[in-house]
Amino acid sequence: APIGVFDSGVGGLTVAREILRQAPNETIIYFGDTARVPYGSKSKETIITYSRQIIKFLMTKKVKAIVIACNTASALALEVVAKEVPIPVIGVVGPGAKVAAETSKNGNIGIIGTEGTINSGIYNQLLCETNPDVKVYGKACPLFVPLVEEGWINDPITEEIAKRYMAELKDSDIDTLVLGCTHYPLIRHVIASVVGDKVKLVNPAYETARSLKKVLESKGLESNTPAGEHQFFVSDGAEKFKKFANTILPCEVVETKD
Ligand code: DGN
Repeated sequence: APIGVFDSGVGGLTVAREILRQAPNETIIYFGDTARVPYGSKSKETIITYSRQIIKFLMTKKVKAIVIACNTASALALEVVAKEVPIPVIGVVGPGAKVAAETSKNGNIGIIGTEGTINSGIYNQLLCETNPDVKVYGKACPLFVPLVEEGWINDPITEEIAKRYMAELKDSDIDTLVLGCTHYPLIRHVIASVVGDKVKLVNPAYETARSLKKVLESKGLESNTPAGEHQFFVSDGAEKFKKFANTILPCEVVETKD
């Protein structure tokens, strides 16, 4: 059976890419909610409703596990929707938070993400559960998503904006920074050059794929045969999605209207 992966749009492909790398026998059914992106500025109720609808769609594809590849949806909806289906549902926030808590030496951890993710306080909550002594510094960086989608990945403007955002974390003496939004791993080199090499970057996409592998193994759900054909669905704009998606990984895209 395949793994269902969903996101508000293209960003979750950074998570899909890590799953393909680390669990090459697994088949992915991806759903990108391109008709309703962005999730970052929407309310908790709305994100729960959207997540429920997408999970319902993925269940019709007989998936054996679901990965919420969106930080905003993981932050706002995971806890509620995970209880509603009989298969494992994992988000990107828990795995990233755990590794951040383990990585930091001085206990000062920075989190960057959408407004929804940062305002939810979920990273603070999870990090403090792991280690009550950590200090968490959150900063919403809403301009990064459109910059990445515009393809301005190696662009002085993106660097300039990163400098402005990171200036607010300057006095916090962080030694670890979580890239708490699906798009940020794609500009990780820009963020790294701005914060300097004393700050370790945590990529939740990578940690989530590791954690998915562990969950599958522990439940005896891992595939021992070569992966089948990965399928990609979007709620709107298949061509635009495909163009961007193919810069991350090659895929054919189906548009669904349901
Ligand atoms: N996928 C979203 C996230 O990781 O928070 C970013 C895109 C968005 O919906 N704004």
